[in-house]
This record gives sequence, C-alpha cells and structure tokens, in this order.
Amino acid sequence: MQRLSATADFDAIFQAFQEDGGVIIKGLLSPSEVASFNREIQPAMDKLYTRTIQNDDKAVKIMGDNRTKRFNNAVCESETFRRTIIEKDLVHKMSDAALNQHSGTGYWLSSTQVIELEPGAPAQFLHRDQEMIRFWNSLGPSAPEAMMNCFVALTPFTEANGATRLVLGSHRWPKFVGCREPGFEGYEGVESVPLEMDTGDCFFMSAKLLHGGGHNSTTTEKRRGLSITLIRHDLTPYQAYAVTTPLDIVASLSFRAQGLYGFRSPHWAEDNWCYSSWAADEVDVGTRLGLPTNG
Ligand code: AKG
Repeated sequence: MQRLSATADFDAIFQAFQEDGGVIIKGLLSPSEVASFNREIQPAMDKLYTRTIQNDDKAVKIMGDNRTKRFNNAVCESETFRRTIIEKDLVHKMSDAALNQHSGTGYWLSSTQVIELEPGAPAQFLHRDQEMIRFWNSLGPSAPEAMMNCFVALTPFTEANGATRLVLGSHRWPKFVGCREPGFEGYEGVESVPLEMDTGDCFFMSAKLLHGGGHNSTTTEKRRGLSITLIRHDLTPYQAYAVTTPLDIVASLSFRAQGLYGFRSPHWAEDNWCYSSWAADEVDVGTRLGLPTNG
C-alpha cells in the first residue's frame, strides 16, 4: 500500500486507492486531535458493555469476543469528532470521488466505530465491507464502490498488537464470494499482510478489499482504531444514526455533517427539481425539522 501525505496531489491519492484497493494517508489526524478524541471518548469506552458472545464461535469470528470493544457513538461524546474529524476535507473529497458517481445523490455515514483490541483479542475473519449489502459481491470487481472505510489509527497499529490484516489484490479477484453465501469455505490460509500505521494515520479502504482485524498477541498493549464508513446515499447504512442522534447534537453540526447523519436530503446535482430520496413531505429533512444551516 502506498503511504502519501494528506497534502499530496488528490489525483495521485485517488489513483492509489483505486489501483491498490486502499491508500494510507500519513498523519491525517494531528497528535493533539488524537489525544483529545481519545480523552473525550474514554469515559464511554470504560462503560462499554461486556460482550457475552464468547462461546458463540461464529459471532466471535465476526465481532470478536469480550476483548474486542466496539463503540458507535463518537458524535455524542466528542467535540473533536464533531468539529474536526468529521470535517476533514480529504474524507469528503475521497467520498465524493468514490461514491458519488452514477447517481449523484452523494454519500452518508454507514457507521463510525471505535474498535479496540485488548491484549489477547482473537483475529477477526477475513471479509469485504460490501458484504453488508448482500448482492454487491455478485456484481464483481468492476462494480461501483458501495462503501469506503476511513480507518484511523488512534494508537500505533503493529503486527503484534492486531493491526488489520489485508489481502493485497483481493479487490480485483474475478469473483467475490460472500461469507453468507452457500458454499463459502472461508479464507483460511489466504496470505495477508499487517496494515502497520503510526498514530493519526488513516487507511482509505475500498469495500472490495478482503481484510480483518488481527490477533493482539501482546500482553499489555491495546490497539485502538476509528473506522468511519461512508456509503452511497442510495444504500442503507449499518447504524441508524438518523433515529438515535439527539437533535441538539445534530443542530451543532455543519450542514454537510448533518447530511452524513441523515438529517439532510440529498440533492440531485443536475436535476434537483426532481424528487429526492430521503425527503420529508418533498422538502429537505433538515428544513422540515427546523435545523440551523451551519457553515
Ligand atoms: C470490522 O469490524 O469489520 C473490521 O474490519 C475491523 C478491522 C480491525 O479492527 O482491524
């Protein structure tokens, strides 16, 4: 995977993403942004439920056991997230380039998930993020991108502490078979490499690339990452943020971030007189709710 700076030529960044199925952006978050985000979410991380699925083999392979913590509500807990992280222009430029072709209805959030692997956490099974939309794999490698993951390292990512495993070139395999499909035999034995990153780096990943959380083989280190998954607006997100996010939090977000959370209706760029999906009585959702149009 290429490692580029956030200020590198955008076309070079996007070309690397398309060719390799992902690109690492060095230092997308500054050390102070990472430190304040980690501090702001820590009380919620400390209160996270203890998972009770450790005896269910299939669920463990998918979600991890009680040493894998998943936290979905950064928008409510973190001012740094609301003001800075969700406003990174590169995230929006990449989303626009990857997800806004063909229909032009834009993109919204599928999820924002902090994933912390505690010492001993088992490796996750290899999967493609687009398997969440079950038929997308059947469209093959040349299909438009359904989703894109911006995976930010909130601690160092090392092979030992469970850096995400990547199967290089798997976004171009001639046939994609989903783990829920009949006849799926798993990817055991497929060669993968660790996505080693410094704190603050971000991996922009195609939803066609096979990957999975690694095994944290250390006895003391926690590996923490923030997965921001964006999805074409035509598709249904993983997390129902439009149902669960309080309006006072939404009102504090920029217009563009309100849209990410489902509180704005997409505009069709070329014929915006047309009916839009996700509307409220044919008007913009945010207008109907009386949300402020923050810059
Ligand atoms: C997932 O939960 O779907 C992931 O791919 C997580 C990857 C990781 O934690 O490294």
